[in-house]
Amino acid sequence: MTETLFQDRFRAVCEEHDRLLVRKNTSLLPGNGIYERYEYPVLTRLHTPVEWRYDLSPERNPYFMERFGINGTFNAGAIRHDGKYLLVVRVEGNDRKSFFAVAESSSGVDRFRFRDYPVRMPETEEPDTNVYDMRLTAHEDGWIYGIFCTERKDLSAPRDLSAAVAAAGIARTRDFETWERLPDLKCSGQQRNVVLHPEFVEGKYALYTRPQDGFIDAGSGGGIGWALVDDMTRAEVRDERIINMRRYHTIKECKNGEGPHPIKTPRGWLHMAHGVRMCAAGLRYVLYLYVTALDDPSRVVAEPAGHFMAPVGGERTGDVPNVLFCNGWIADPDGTVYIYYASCDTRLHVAVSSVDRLLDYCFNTAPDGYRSAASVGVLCDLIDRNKPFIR
Ligand code: M1P
Repeated sequence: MTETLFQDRFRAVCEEHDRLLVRKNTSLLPGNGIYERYEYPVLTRLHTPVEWRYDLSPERNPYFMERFGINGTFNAGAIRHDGKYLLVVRVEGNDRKSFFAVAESSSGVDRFRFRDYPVRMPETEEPDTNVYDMRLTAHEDGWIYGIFCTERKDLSAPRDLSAAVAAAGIARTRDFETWERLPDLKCSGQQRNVVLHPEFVEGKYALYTRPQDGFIDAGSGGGIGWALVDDMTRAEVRDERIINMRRYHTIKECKNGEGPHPIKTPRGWLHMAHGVRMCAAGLRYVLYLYVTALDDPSRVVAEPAGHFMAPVGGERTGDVPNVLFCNGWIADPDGTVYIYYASCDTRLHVAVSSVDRLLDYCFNTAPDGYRSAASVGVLCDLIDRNKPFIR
């Protein structure tokens, strides 16, 4: 009896998994012209290998039940590597612990498959409680760096069981199999969303930072920061200045953070970031773009008003509702851009655009006027200009 149960469930779970791994994904048209979303998420918890979730022995697991539940697959770093679209995914277990796992695809929009084992990330002398949200940078020094959040209990508040400290963990690799863990980023406060710029600036490593007072609150941390660092093997923030500020009544009133490292384009460095505002339903996370000067990646030259992408439909629901987050995108040599964004700390999606389209969006969408009347002015100008073309 249990043998049949085991066999039936084993077969059904494998069939479900196989279906997901070969499922074709198609773009959803007409979209908004800026990017195309795709029909299915590229990675869900059910994409993780069956042998990660189940004990496959009928003796040890007669009911064929999950022995290691996976809660979500989201917030992935992304890079083109050995001809594949490679993601370093934040995988979260039912036990709330996140870890990294590599998944690859030849198309970039479907058929992502996890490698056999998750990443065995070495620890520092101060073990991480939780690690997540890796940003990948193939730096001109020849290494591929992964910078991620390492979270530990705040020992200065032993009675507050939620008190935690966020810091930037740093590791580097060449093959995504072996990782060299470097010391965490040294700085005065807490940090999350730290991203390494791909080129040296003034002969130094350049970091996008996100200083924050507490584990959740950015507090007095004014936005996305910029810091030059001498040596990634002993990285330390000495001088930090805010280059992309939070502001009242914008999509980034509460906090913001750099997404993946910016893409170099003929018109400047193209950045993706997330902006967070507070509302009755809690924190609302959306994505926005901005451009900085080619000769000074810390100088903003364009920033359209509002969000570039916000949760829609089923993207609105999940473990942490009303969240889009992106820490990985890939620009192909032909200019196609694959944006890997996660919804609600639950699953990972793709949207596809191009460098030309994203620049057009950035330079031809009005900046925020910070008042309703200014927005109405922008809209009326558009309607006026459209008058001769209205059908
Ligand atoms: O839950 C939403 C996001 O919250 C944090 O992001 P940030 O510090 O930018 O607000 C992170 O925990 C992130 O992983 C998560 O998606």
